[in-house]
Amino acid sequence: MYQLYYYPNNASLAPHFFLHHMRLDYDLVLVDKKSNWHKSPEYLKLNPAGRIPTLVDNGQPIFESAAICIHLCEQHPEYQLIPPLGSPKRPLFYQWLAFLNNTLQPQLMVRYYPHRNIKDEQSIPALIAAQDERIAESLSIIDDQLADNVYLLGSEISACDFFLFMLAEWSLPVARSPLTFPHLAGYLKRMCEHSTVKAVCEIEGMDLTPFKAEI
Ligand SMILES: N[C@@H](CCC(=O)N[C@@H](CS)C(=O)NCC(=O)O)C(=O)O
Repeated sequence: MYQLYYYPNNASLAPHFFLHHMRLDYDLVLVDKKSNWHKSPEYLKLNPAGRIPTLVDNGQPIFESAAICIHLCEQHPEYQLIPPLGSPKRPLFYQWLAFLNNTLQPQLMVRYYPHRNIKDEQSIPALIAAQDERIAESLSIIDDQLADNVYLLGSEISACDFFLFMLAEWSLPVARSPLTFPHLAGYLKRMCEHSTVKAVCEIEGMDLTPFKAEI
């Protein structure tokens, strides 16, 4: 039995996809961001970083979305969201998950929380513009990978694809939207039709229509 501490369309979205896709028994616990509950002593006991998500697995809290992803994939390998140990795809799984979580995600975080990274208010628009360029560079690398691959790792879907979908959704408002990259746009349109993406986005009240527009 799992509990996922979440907020709609936050970094909890990817873990939510995995829990749903793997048909696991889980409760969703909405973190009341408006009252800053993620900074409360009660929540900080679960996640000292005061961030969303946290997964509780049989009473044990785990934070960091990538760690939660690897843990769930390893606990439930029968759902094949991670290539088996020994497969040449296994290191590629780590590579893409790390790229998404350690490169693209922090670029988006700086973009959306610029005041945490610069004190000078007047410099904020320049910081956002610079981040938009960094994000476009990352999306371009992903677009190249998708030129000859149906999914990030090849012909089979993996947890990396659900992770990418979450970050692509966050990237929609940046100067160069993911939908302006041809391979990525087609891929996102396909991902929107995936039953897990559809179901979880409906639960979280997310609108998928931007991904469905004609390319
Ligand atoms: N590296 C963390 C980042 C989590 C994160 O920053 N989550 C955001 C929501 S998307 C959050 O909790 N923001 C509130 C805050 O930073 O105070 C992860 O991937 O789990």
